[in-house]
Amino acid sequence: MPHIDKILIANRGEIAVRIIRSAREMNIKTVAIYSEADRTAPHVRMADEAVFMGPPPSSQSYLLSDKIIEVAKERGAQAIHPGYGFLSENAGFAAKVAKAGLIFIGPNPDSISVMGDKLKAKEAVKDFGIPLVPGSEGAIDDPKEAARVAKEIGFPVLIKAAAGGGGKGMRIVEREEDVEEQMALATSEAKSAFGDGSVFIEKYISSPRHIEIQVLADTHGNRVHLFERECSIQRRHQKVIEEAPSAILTPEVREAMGKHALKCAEACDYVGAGTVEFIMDEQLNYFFLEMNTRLQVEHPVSEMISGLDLVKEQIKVARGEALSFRQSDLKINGHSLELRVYAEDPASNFLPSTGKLEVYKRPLGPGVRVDDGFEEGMDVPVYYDPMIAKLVTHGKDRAEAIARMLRAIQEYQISGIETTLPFGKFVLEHPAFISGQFDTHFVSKHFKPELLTPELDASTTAAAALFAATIIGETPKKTVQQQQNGPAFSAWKLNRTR
Ligand code: MV4
Repeated sequence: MPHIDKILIANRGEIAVRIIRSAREMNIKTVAIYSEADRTAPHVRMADEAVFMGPPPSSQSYLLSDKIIEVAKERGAQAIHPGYGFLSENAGFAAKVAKAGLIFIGPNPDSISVMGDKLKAKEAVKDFGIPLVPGSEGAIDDPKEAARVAKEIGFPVLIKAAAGGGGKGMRIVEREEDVEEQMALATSEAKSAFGDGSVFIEKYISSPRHIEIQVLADTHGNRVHLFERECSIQRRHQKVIEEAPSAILTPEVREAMGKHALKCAEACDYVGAGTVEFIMDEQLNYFFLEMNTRLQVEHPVSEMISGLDLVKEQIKVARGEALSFRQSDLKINGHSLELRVYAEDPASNFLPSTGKLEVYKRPLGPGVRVDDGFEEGMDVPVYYDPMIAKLVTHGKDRAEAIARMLRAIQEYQISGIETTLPFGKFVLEHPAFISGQFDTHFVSKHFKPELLTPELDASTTAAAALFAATIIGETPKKTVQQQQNGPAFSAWKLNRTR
């Protein structure tokens, strides 16, 4: 079995920190890499070694595949963990790592390239009995053929890019006479975004939920799933809140989806931690969408309900160990939620909010976990993903996980930048979210910036009270805010909507 006592982490931020923590618990040393913008980042300080890569743009630092492999060899690391994003789903990089005699902590290059193309992915899984959305077999380039297929499956249909991601190159078509025009638009959008203009057609599921299954496979043919994550609360294809388990799955549907997800892993000889994405309609019919061949941002909610450490499992699989448990050993324990905290202003159309974290104090206490890569006083760099933290809660049931999340949002103190914490509070308090009756349209259907009542800054409240008292000639009494939150002129804003 291959020996691993040092890992290079080809990533930054919260996920680099997350990987360092598991490696350390396994007595494995870590090598961090960093760009000019990340000199003072926690992942650099927390790793056993850190190597400077270059200027802030990823193309000159975190994406320098040859240099990363060179550094791993120089420093005596036997394996590279790619995290998510950057080089994590680059089949060429995974192949290069192996060719250099190193271990890529992730699946084989072939699994990555098959699942990276939505048409190849559908083709790979179709003989395994996995439900697919009715649609065209393979790519379509003739508009006449497209119109014929669309009529056959029935409108509305969705034209999708084979190389697609993040909703790019996706067009909904309601009527036959629009097929030609929409297809031309989807093709050109796909070509400019991915360099591949191939498109295909599917029946449009109009009110879907996004439900994904976490899978784990070793190199000995053992495969388990860690149940589902519900990821329907998203904004413009960016996930906002994830949870496990889903509020609406029955044990029967859960078991069937889990089995289908394992078939998907089998279909592409999957090794390691991966995620099979499904969309689900209102009748709980579900359809395979794609497989993500990496550790995902939202993996913590699966860890919280399963008791497993997915990064440790990835490393154990990479060094050739067999899984130490079977499907029947796994059960769902309680409920977990994740809120992604972005440096964006939800009151101003989620405009990026960069600057210095003047105050940054994490929530603590029962059932709260914060995965982040920042500290008080640090700048939020403009070069990378705007996610500053993942706020994760766990409770005995969904209600307790929600209550803990609301409590944690209130405890979180961030000033200097705007964040999506107040938006998270809006979602968690919304009747549609609380009832579990929502779909991927939740945000566009229910959210307006006006619904975020102005953040009540304690100092603003105090000033207003003083002003009012001056007019009516009284000494101001303590405001409710002051009574609940201590000194009026506190440095932080309260993440509070009224
Ligand atoms: C769909 C769909 C409805 N019908 N496919 C969006 C990104 C890509 N991964 C697949 N997506 C969708 N595919 C059919 N046949 C609706 C979406 C979709 C969506 C899916 C998951 C989470 C959020 C979404 C937001 C808009 C559209």
